Amino acid sequence: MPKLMLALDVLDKNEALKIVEEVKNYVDAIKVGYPLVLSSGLEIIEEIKKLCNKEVICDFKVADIPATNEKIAKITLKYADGIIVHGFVGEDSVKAVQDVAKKLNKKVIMVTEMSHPGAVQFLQPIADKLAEIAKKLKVDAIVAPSTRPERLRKIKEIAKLPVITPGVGAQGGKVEDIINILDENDYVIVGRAIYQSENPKEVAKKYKEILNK
Ligand code: OMP
Repeated sequence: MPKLMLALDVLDKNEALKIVEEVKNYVDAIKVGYPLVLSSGLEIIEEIKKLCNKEVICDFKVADIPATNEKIAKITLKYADGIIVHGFVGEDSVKAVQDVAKKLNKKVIMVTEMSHPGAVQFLQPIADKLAEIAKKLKVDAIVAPSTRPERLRKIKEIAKLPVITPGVGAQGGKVEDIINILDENDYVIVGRAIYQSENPKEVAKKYKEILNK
């Protein structure tokens, strides 16, 4: 039974906290990224945690040289429980983040193939290799697409690691098409389908129920 991760990509702090309050009983983790952190600061993570005491992952898709990655990880992981990094920049860049995360007992999640159509251009051709690198580096989890279930399956088979998978809802992915690929260590990421709906609480509840079936 995979878990549900809310992608909280709203630009307004109060709106973000209101949504957290509404859906907190149905989501297992929350992912924040540039939209919310650039508008509200990393401190928003503390506020979210005060409201719901869930794991908060920071999605900065870090993709720089090791020295810069290290600095980004140090500041981000003061607040977040985990950080999303890109693997295509090379193992040394990922390792720099892992070194910081290990000291703080936090998680590093590495992107393999992304969920949007443009990912087939550059990422898909190297995604299997990225999955191998993720396995070799023993990152805590990988990101792989719900929009391409057959690719999600292949990448998960290669990496043999927990997966967090975006693309369900607004990007056209369907839980029914991926549920059999996933297990209890995996997360399905849902953003707009929940926070842009008329009733985020009801929609989050519905997703949680489908995942629990
Ligand atoms: P919705 O499309 O609104 O459900 O949001 C999906 C969330 O997952 C957003 O926060 C995206 O930035 C993120 N995401 C993808 O959509 N595709 C990816 O390949 C990777 C991510 C991610 O790393 O979380």
